[in-house]
Amino acid sequence: MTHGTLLTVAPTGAESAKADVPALPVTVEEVVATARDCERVGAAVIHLHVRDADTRPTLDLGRVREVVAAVRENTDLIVQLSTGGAVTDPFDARLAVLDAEPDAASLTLGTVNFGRDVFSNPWDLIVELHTQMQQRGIVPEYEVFDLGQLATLARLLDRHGLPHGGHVHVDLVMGVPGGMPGTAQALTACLPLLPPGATFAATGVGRTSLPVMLAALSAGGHLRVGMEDTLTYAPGEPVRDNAQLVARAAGLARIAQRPPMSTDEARDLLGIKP
Ligand code: KMH
Ligand code: ZN
Repeated sequence: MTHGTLLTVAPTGAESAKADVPALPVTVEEVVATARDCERVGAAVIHLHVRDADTRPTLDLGRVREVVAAVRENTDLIVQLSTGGAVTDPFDARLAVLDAEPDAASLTLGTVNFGRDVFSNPWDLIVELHTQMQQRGIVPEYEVFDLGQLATLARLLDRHGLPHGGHVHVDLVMGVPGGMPGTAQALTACLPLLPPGATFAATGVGRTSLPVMLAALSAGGHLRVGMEDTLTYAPGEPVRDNAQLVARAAGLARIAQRPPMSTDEARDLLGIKP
């Protein structure tokens, strides 16, 4: 079992509107402040979606580069850009995010219903993202929304080889309406399908956040938390900020005697050069 816990914060996402969630970090300054706060309480990785000056999700490369540079200047966090974007984003713009040269990037392994929308990830896009990340020295985090996507991962690695850095890290994104449920049973069902030597994190969306976190910790997994996935801290209590979610995850990880990894330990685990 892995000793420490890799904590990733997903602070913003592409789904919530700033008008509905005033605490959501959307400006460069807000993202940097959140990043610093979350690093202080145990995060090692930041999963970034970028917003424009009107607070809407954007894949504009200039803006993406600006946010990446600002987070790097102010923290030691591993910068993982989303290539999932928003459900409306075209594939070429999602691929072009890699031009911002992040340390890591998300790579979703299949199409999934996403509430009333469809999050589209056909095989050719998966292969293109995987191959471009290999060529550019970017470490993927394989996002898995449903069990069958782990079979796709096995096929991808078999046909196209290991990712840059040689280590396979998977994030089980659970509880999305349309994907696998956020339960201990679903998490347990995924484990035998992980590639040999792979590590995994889990993310429970909405009210599945805590059950998924506890199940992941007990199964030796790592954690992703943040306002991309969870806006309610407890029934009737809105999340105050991302650091509140990271601090809770760090506390549970300590109780599990698997304390949060430092950023150096996380780089070592994921195969990212310092
Ligand atoms: N915003 C979702 C449609 C990712 O970042 O790679 C996709 C998503 C996954 O958040
Ligand atoms: Zn995301």
